[in-house]
Amino acid sequence: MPPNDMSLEAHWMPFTANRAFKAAPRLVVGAKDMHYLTDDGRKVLDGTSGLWCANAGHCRTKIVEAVKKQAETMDYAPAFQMGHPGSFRVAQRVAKMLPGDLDHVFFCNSGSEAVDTALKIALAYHRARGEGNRNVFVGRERGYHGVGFGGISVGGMPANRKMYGSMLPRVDHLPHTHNLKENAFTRGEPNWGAHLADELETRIIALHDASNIAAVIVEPMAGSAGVLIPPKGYLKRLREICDKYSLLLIFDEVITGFGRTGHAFAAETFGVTPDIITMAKGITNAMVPMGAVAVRRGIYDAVVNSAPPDTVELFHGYTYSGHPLATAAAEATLDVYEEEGLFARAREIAPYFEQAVHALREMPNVIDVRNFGMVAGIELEPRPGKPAERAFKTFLKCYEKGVLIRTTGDIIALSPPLIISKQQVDELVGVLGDALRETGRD
Ligand code: PXG
Repeated sequence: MPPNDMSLEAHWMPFTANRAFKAAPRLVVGAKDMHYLTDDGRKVLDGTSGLWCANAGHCRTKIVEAVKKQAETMDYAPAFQMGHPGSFRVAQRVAKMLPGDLDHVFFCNSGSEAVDTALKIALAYHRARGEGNRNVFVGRERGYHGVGFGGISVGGMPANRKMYGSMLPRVDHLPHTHNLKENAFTRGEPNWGAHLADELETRIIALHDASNIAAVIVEPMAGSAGVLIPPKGYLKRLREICDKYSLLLIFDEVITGFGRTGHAFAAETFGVTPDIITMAKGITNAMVPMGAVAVRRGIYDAVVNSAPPDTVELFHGYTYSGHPLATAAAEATLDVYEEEGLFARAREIAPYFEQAVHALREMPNVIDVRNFGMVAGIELEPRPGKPAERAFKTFLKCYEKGVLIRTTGDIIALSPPLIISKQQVDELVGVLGDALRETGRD
């Protein structure tokens, strides 16, 4: 509980049931490696890497030191018509980690900004090539691309859209790929569902005409909407159709980037190279906010070379694009990933994690368990007339028992830091199993 003289009222909390939270708050005051420390002195095992972001675990010394040093040396450098070495070094390092010729990187401060930036770059690219009529975006049902107007327009989470009016005017959505009848309890990529990508050609391109479509944006593996793993061949099919009709393919890797699927990016894991990749979260291990958009060389060249020399080429950017503290955190984070081989570690421990989470199928009300890399989704049968309640109760019970999980609707998502030990996997899944048993009795 917070101290008596501290009121929680003034803070309007994001994506939170404010009234319920303030009546029974959950405050954390410290973090180290795999654990949070609560204000009442309890250790809580982090089964979610914060919000899918602290991929190397918390308060890693190397990153802490790098940020401290940068704060003492130079707090801020103007981002427009000026620079500092850190942002160039991070761009170069990220470019080296990216597949294909994705080798130019634009910085921003969050995943939402990365998505809006990517959509704007797609429009600028087509315009630079004399195809400015290409301004339709294609997203996907149940997609999550942050909370900017661009992101909610291409996103497919109804609750995030319904209050906010007309949004971007020219958007269509692919169907999502979630189907329990076909794919329940699949380990890894489901066999069923690649054909759903064909709707891009048969319905969406047929309706809008390819000459009007700028880009298709999907999460290679959807996280926020409840861990939806791409069916085998699905992403490849999207790539083929985008190539056939010269549509840009954008992978939103805000969650999947930086090791979550066992490689630097899911593009590499799935062997499909998009034209643009958005990233955030794990780029700084969550130490300092940062987002980024990587583009293929041809996109950068087309936009930059279409403007007269000595003029600004892309009218877009943020005060804090490439903020020195963020770039210091990113450099140290990339060192930690590399020195500790954390992406390979994710690959190594993933089979153990898979085995452990699939044991949850025996627990009450579990209607699906799915997993990929270091991510798992456990879907519960909703309580009649009370959607999301069962999963949220399970979340509360886990927290009481010293384990942090994340829920969306009646789906539980696990995405622990990539440093998790086998023993901690057992603890995470064991406590979740106990909580599910108890919720089943309620
Ligand atoms: N794209 C994707 C794919 C995301 O997952 C964003 C964009 C937006 O990022 P920012 O930094 O603007 O929040 C996200 C964010 C959850 C959860 O528990 C997921 C996100 C954020 C908070 C919670 O599923 N993803």
